[in-house]
Amino acid sequence: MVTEKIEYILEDLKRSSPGQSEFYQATQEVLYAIKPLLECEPKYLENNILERIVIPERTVIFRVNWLDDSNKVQTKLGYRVQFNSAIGPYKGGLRFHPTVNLGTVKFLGFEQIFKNALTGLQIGGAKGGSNFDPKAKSDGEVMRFCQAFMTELYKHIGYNRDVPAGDIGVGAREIGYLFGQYKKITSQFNGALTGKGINWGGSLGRKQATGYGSVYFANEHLKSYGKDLEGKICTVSGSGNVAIYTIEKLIQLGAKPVACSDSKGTIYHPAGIDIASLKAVKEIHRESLKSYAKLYPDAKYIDVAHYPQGGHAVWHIPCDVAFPSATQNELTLVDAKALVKNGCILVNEGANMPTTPDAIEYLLGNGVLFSPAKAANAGGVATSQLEMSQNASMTQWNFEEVDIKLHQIMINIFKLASDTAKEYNSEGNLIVGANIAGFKKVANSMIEQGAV
Ligand code: NDP
Ligand code: 2IT
Repeated sequence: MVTEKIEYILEDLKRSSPGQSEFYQATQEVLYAIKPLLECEPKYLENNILERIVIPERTVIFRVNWLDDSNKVQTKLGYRVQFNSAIGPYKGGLRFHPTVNLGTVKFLGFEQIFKNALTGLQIGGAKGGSNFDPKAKSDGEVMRFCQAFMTELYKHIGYNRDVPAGDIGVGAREIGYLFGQYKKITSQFNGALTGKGINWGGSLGRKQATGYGSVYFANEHLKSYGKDLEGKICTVSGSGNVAIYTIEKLIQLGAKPVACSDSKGTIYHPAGIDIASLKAVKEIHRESLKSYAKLYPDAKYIDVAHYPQGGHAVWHIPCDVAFPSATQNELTLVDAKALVKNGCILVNEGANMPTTPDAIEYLLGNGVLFSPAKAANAGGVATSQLEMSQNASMTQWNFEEVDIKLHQIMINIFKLASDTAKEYNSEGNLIVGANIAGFKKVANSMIEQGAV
């Protein structure tokens, strides 16, 4: 009965929203993971929660016209999917990347609902973005695009309505331009965006939060098996916001991150990645990792052209713990097999949905511990909520205060996901635990608020 219902909902989604494969993948994972809950609590099916929760409350798609450096009009698509506001105002990042389409934004917004619920904070789920590519654009072009994007988006957001933040391709620079335009057209200085600059309403620790939080989560996970990160060899994909601060915290905790990647290649530095050089190459100069390899003769650079067939070179480097922290579906079955062969004990997802379903099955089947994204990378959005909280009370906490709160939130999320898995006879399976815990909070709130 429950399985039939899930199958029906998934088939119906394919009919009503064709071509959104990433969104089906995300809904499939969540609906099957919560099966043990649906089987023992009929109220969710009785209240049509599954039908309701897979449909966004509101989807805005808009055209963005902007002027490039040669004064030519360029046009891109803009999206904001306000998925669920049962437990708080919509909250979630904006992604600027050429691959962004409606299905991408819906998968990210859907994941965000349950992730935000797991933080224990009052934030609903949303996501937005554009197929605009900020790479190789001048600051002036990025600014004009952000201004044009916000000229439409401002109509739909607000500090108690919907609060966007960063994601791939949207960092401090983009949030600055977006905030400047929001302030100009609304004449309001408020917390309608998070990830703001420290001098104008941003929170200390937000920049580091997703990466640090991911490492805190991994350490909790290992500790529950009597281990920890100290001395562990780690590999990290990506070299953006999440990856850089994952690597920084790993080094602080005595682990040894030896590899990371970008869209063009992977570096393997057996002596351990130098965080200052990595930040200089990627954060300050926005260069390819090839520039890092040039600094260290003992670092090996592997171009994407030489990646294993159907896989990613970074997962073929021996490690104890793997931190996929770049993008969706970047760790495949080929990669999972290499990780198992090389003795990896934990895969901790920093990116959203980075591991393909067959790779997850293989890892779990071979005894590898697995921290699902919606639990492991929730530190970013949780700290965004801490920023909202500071804005609302017109205060600014110091770095240590924010970091202590972030650490505690990650400990709480681990405990909640782990206890919930146990309660539903799936001990050790954090995919089941995280999805059920997040879903219950949102679904119960939807039932209590009636058919709205
Ligand atoms: P950034 O834009 O800062 O960095 C992304 C990194 O991943 C870059 O190194 C980029 O390579 C690489 N990358 C991106 N897309 C691809 C692709 N299609 N193929 C290969 N490499 C790619 O983004 P973030 O670090 O902020 O985000 C990384 C992941 O973490 C995403 O899944 C995001 O949704 C998730 N996340 C982010 C949070 C945040 O607070 N920022 C919070 C929670 C999750 P290159 O340098 O060449 O562009
Ligand atoms: O995927 C995510 O959780 C984010 N990109 C951060 C969202 C936020 O609102 O801080």
